[in-house]
Amino acid sequence: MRTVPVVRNILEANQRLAEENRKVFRDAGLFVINLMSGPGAGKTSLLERTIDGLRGQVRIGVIEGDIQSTYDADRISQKGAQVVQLNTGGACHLDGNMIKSALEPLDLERLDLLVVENVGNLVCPAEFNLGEDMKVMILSVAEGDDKPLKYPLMFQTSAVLLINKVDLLPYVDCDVKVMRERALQLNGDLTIFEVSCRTGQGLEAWFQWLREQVAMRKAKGDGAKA
Ligand SMILES: Nc1nc2c(ncn2[C@@H]2O[C@H](COP(=O)(O)OP(=O)(O)O)[C@@H](O)[C@H]2O)c(=O)[nH]1
Ligand SMILES: [Mg+2]
Repeated sequence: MRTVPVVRNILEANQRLAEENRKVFRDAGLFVINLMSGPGAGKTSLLERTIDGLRGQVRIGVIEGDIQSTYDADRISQKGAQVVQLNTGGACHLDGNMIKSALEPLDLERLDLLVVENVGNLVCPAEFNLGEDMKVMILSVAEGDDKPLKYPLMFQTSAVLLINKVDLLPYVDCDVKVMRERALQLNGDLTIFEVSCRTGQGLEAWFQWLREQVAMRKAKGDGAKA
């Protein structure tokens, strides 16, 4: 019997496209984030807050990935940022080819930071590189402190974990200390921010981290942590 390594071939083809995207991003001096989480953890809310918080300091562009609808792209557009909506039509993650096709309408030379909001899913997005500098994930306290145990790859491939919705802590069964410990057991290099996109708590530290990453990219060309 012959086995056909389809999955490996798909991932290899994706990796080639991701490298092409990475070259385009580097040439434009862009810092690029692949933002991942389960549905509703707060990706678009974080982007809205971040665009407002860094207005006049960091020029942010967004690629919105959703199975369908332009709802999130409309939200971002209202903030005055350059935005492209990608509809996967059912696929549970974005891939390098989709990102390549989304770049044309964007004026990359007029951006400092590009954020790709991936499809809401704690599994598949972690497997596909898009050409980003870093994967950043959001886990909200409403999802529970057991998620690192169940979705390890997300935590292992991310450079940053934002623990969102800390305003809800009095109402949900979530121990943030346990969540942090479980995440750090999977990936000791994780940078962790505890935030609330509702109240704004903790967001200034995230903004400052972004300012530093963007400045490093500008200074060194390839300076930001890969
Ligand atoms: N209480 C609370 N709700 C939040 C917070 N961040 C986002 N939400 C709400 O969570 C829901 C999903 O947020 P959204 O940004 O659309 O999540 P996405 O699906 O990951 O893009 C919305 O109703 C938001 O208003 C937060 O920090 N606290
Ligand atoms: Mg969203």
